[in-house]
Amino acid sequence: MATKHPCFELAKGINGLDKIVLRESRNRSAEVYLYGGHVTSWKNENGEELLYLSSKAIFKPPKPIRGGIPLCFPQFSNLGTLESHGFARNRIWEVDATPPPLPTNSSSNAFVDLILRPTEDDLKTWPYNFEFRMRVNLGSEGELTLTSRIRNTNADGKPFTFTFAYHTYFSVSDISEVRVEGLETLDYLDNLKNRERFTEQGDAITFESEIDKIYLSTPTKIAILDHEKKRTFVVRKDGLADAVVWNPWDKKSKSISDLGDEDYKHMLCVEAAAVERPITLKPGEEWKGRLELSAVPSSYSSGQLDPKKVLQ
Ligand code: TA6
Repeated sequence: MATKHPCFELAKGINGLDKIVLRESRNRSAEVYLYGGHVTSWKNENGEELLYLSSKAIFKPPKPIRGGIPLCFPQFSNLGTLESHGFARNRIWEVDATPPPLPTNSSSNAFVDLILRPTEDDLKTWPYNFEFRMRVNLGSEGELTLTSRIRNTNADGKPFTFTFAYHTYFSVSDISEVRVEGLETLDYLDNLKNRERFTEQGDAITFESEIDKIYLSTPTKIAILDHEKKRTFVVRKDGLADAVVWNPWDKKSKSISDLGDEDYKHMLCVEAAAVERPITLKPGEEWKGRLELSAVPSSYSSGQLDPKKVLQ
């Protein structure tokens, strides 16, 4: 039985885990699990799911949910001593009843504020006090915005340093027909080659094998063109200099138990991230990282969408 709040519904999801349902005009919706502060669904006015969520995803702590938008904090990947991608994605978050004001240009009333604080156990592995607030907003045009605010609340004067990513899994029709625009000619660290640094070639990125790259100091807008679906995802990001592009392809997929063997054909991760330059906060300081996703109907061939126009 869902509990209605002015801006969201609180309902029971898979395995009885609490989830937030956001609804906007024209049948648009989004869902966020308190487990991991994890967005698992984003649907457009036709009820079409825009995010990839594995049919084998496990909704049971401590296993992170495979798909949607996992949050990587306070550590991206294995860049540190903590578990891969940190612990925020496998902790239970709370609804934040009294969030500090958040200036926003969204007119939508479909949003929820969540908060995560470290558990006693977390303080044993990462001895820093923090408040991680995240607002998830479903906009009046169907855009999905995640605004994170991380504050150092240490009383002992200790600063802390972290890396971060919104590990977004986009649903695509056929990965071999997808192009990513906005990362051309940039330097990247190749996770498949010991994070060696390379420079990307001058054209849009297309996919024909496993990819796991951290693009450095990217533009604030990136476009993902799905020709078959005549759809372009536009990723806008603030406070997040880098972008990770990941697709495990066939072999790696077989080694990932909660990912269907063929699913790599219908997913692409493009992750707004802060990796190359970790963020350091002194007590009382706060960092803000904002991700805005929109899906625009497009048809490359009809010239309706010129990626260069989108990225301007
Ligand atoms: O963001 C890319 C990446 O770091 C890849 O190296 C791959 O490990 C992927 O994340 C998934 O990580 P996970 O821990 O969720 O299996």
